[in-house]
Amino acid sequence: MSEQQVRAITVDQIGYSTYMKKIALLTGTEHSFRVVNAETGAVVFKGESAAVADDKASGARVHAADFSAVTATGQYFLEAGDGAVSATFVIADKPYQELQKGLLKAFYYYRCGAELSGDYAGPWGHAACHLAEGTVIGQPELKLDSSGGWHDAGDYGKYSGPGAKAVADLLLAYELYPAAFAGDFTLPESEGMMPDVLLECKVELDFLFKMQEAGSGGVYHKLTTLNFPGLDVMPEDDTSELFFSPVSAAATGDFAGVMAMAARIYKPFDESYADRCLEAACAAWQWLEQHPQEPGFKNPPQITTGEYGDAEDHDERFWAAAELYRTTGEEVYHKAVQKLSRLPFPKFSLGWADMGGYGTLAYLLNVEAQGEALYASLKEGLLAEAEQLVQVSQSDGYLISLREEDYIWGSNMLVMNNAMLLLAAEHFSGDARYADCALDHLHYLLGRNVLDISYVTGFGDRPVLHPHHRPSVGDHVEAPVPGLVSGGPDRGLHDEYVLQHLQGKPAAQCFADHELSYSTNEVTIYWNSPAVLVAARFNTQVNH
Ligand code: G3I
Ligand code: 9MR
Ligand code: ZN
Ligand code: CA
Repeated sequence: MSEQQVRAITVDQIGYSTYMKKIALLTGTEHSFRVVNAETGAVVFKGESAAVADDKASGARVHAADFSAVTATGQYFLEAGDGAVSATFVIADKPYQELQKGLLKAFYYYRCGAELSGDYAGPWGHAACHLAEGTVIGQPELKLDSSGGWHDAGDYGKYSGPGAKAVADLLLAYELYPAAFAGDFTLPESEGMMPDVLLECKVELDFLFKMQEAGSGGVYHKLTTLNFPGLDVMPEDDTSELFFSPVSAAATGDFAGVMAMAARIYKPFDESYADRCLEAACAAWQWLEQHPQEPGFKNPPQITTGEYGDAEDHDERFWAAAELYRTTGEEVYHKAVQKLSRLPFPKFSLGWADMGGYGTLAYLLNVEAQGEALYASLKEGLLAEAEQLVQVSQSDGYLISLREEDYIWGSNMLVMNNAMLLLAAEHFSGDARYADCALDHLHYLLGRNVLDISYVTGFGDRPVLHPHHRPSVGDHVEAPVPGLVSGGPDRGLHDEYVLQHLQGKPAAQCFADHELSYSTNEVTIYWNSPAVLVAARFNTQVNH
């Protein structure tokens, strides 16, 4: 199926927590609905749906069926008076546990350099890949170890900034919700001491060390072949020469931020690793100090892989300073945070190009900073931002915070980033409304959207089946690699496939579950990572 039809009743295809609100969203003309126990066929609840919105972004007239009264655990589906049925879903105490594991396991499947095999990989194994040394652009004699880490996405590039964002989300998830990661020892490296999430992040951190230029402390922006390989090329068959693109300030700031974070989080488990992370972070910071004004990264002329251009690097510097301050307590970093905070970059964004939000969170999570004027203003700003997200969600047909113009390339990252921001607001205010709104964002990702599709491969009754993901295309296994978050609707119609098939569609319907649609149906590490944090929150008991 390449184009989705609109199914008249949409639900979170994974399910709902026993005692949380349970809403299905309907688009048919029929308002009466029944909840049916999928195992017994018994009707357990009858109700009438109520209008939510005539929704511009999705192009649908949406009404809501509230069946919160159903609290018995089990498998269910909804049926409308006109015979329309929903996907089957569960009601359970912790419905998102397998989902969280699957979203994290995706990073194992993204691993580069090691063979994926045996029980760990199931049918989706492949041989070790990208083991050759890479050439530093502009220094043809300089060949460096380039192995390891995670592939970025459906392609096999390894990009420092996006890698740092992904690790930051996972480490933040662990810092905020450690209980959700307990008892989870399923990786080849698991030894019962360090949680899997930290072992998995170590894979990428170990690679990021290799991206730091010896001597200068600056960080190469990316490591890729000159061009993207064909869509069915398996990683081990992608043997074109690899190149380190030049150092950039954005990559160096991201590196300093994530390494300072890692220094703090790995310390209780492995002190010498933590020291190494901190040393690398400090060297990167020195580079930033010596390069106060840098042009944004541009692809060298011979390179056509993802650019990840970013003209504004104060946000990455702000994040670096805030993490270094939180980890070391040193005043010089505090001064840097204060100074950078006065510049007009976004302070609450969590995108690969806009990392200011991570700086804000690092500062707000730092007990040393409480009492500072900056602390108060960042906290107030964060809560105002969250309030705004709640308001937009309340007037949205599918109860999320994306406006029509927000359905951009990788819109599902925005859905999950906004949910993360809402959860941060919950953390700092104790206000449960923010968590409820964040959960509505997870429901959208898992099928409660106008296309009735679960944007996570392998999860849900009607999941994405054909992601733009080279291993999934090339491996001769019918099912795609599981646990991958697809980019989602992009109203800009940025590839040939959607240009041909989706002209005139409303923003939230600009999505094609087709392997050729890289602008709507690719997968990336940094679209998975915020989803891990959100799922972890809803696997955790939080007392307000
Ligand atoms: O931010 C602007 C917004 O202000 C504007 O209204 C909107 C209108 O289209 O565009 C927004 O910018 C978009 C930007 O992503 C936002 O992050 C651009 O249009 C859009 O083209 C750009 O897409 C990026 C894409 O590469 C193309 O450069 C994606 O974010 C980024 O995730 C994606 O990354 C690729 C790598 O290059 C290669 N590896 C795969 C990966 C995923 O597709
Ligand atoms: O496969 C590439 C994907 O990973 C990138 O995100 C995307 C945008 O940079 O580009 C894809 O490669 C396409 C290329 O840009 C144009 N020709 C078709 C390629 C897909 O096979
Ligand atoms: Zn590889
Ligand atoms: Ca930036």
